[in-house]
Amino acid sequence: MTRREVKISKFLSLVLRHQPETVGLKLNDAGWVSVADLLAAADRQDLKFSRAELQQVVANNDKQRFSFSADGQLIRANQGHSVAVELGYEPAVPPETLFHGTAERFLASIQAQGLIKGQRHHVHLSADREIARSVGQRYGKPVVLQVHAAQMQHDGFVFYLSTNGVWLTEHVPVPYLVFL
Ligand code: HQG
Repeated sequence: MTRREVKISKFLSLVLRHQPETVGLKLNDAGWVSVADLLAAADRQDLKFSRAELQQVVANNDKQRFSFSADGQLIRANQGHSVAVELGYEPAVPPETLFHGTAERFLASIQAQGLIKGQRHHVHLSADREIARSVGQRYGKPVVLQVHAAQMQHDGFVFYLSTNGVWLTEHVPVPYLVFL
């Protein structure tokens, strides 16, 4: 991603996941907003970009964070929201093992409470150990935890797979975690 693409992506994350109201936008129940309204809102923030440039930012996004509706008139974030949205993902069958990347300083608390979702709607898990590591690295010395996902599902926990390949679940209790 170019620096400009990163800047626009951060703007999109802010408004499509966390604070649409700060730029005068309102997401619908499923998290969608009109592309025309988004372009106008960005313009008001002095971050002018065209529909074509927005398409490029979405296509080149390193984590495929955003999607357009089928007719291209709406846009939303695929996951990671802190505002209330109902993304409509169907429950999915996870692989045997999933990974969660965190920082060393959170370990004592995770050992006591399991993985909790905090500000977001779900705990975020990855099928790829390296991706989990890079997620953990954002907060300090990274640690990768293993999650017995298939066992959790067997025990009644529900998993969702976002459009961009992130596994989502409400809570991972301690017995399902392996502290490697
Ligand atoms: C930690 C990025 C203390 C958790 C990534 C994490 C991801 C606890 C932090 C997406 C805890 C929350 C989400 C407990 C969990 N006690 N700390 N009991 N349980 N934690 O950012 O998973 O770039 O909300 O380990 O790729 O780091 O934004 O979640 O360190 O998919 O698109 O609390 O964000 O994508 O941090 O990352 P976050 P996350 P984007």
